[in-house]
Amino acid sequence: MSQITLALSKGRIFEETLPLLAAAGIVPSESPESSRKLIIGTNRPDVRLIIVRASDVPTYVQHGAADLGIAGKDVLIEHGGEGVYQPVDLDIAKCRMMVATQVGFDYQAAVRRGARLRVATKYVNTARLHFAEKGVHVDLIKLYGSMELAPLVGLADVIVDLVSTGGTLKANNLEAVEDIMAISSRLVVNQAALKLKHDTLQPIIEAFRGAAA
Ligand code: PRT
Ligand code: MG
Repeated sequence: MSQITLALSKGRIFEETLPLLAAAGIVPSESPESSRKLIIGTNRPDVRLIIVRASDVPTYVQHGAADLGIAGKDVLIEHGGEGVYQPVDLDIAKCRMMVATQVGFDYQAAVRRGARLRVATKYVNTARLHFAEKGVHVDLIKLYGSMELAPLVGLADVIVDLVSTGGTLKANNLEAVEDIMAISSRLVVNQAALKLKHDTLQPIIEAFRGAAA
């Protein structure tokens, strides 16, 4: 039987993945939230979990350091998806990719008059594509977090960020002005592993597919 490594991130993805793991007969031996271990065993001797940053999941799977992983569509777009299959939309960790500005900034008017916009975001590939399709000229400013701050201190005119409840925008006097796309998390699989470890991986993929439906 092949040894299987599944890459996961802590936080919302881990929480929402537990029921899917259970459907595949996989129960982690400890919680990554309380443990400092980065490799976590499971009730199945042939399955282990590795705990990585959300944005690093596709990289581990691409290079075969993990056979499987769970990653947000936002993260997969930025990574590019090279070397990984995305067989199942798990419909978890859902949110929307949006353009937001300070309340009172007339975004539509700025777009109409062809203004050059300063856009702060962690999602530069997604943002570049979105504004190119609209024909809006932008200067992209790459940030690694807390995008909401950028318009408040004059770093950017707009941000591109994920929104779920809208609470973070509201708390910072920002508002969503454009919806870019719906985001959810996908099961990702290393392309070579899918062939070499097919007999072990296929039932796990099918269990995830069944539980997500
Ligand atoms: O935290 P870290 O830097 O390690 O990475 P990460 O922030 O990418 O990871 P994590 O665990 O926070 O998110 C993992 C995945 O969850 C993301 O890649 C998304 O696919 C998905 N997801 C779903 C979200 C959200 N909802 C979400 N609301 N990821 C981030 N947020 C953030 C958002 O960026 C904003 O700062 O939450 C804030 C807005 O939330 P509301 O509820 O106030 O609107
Ligand atoms: Mg986070």
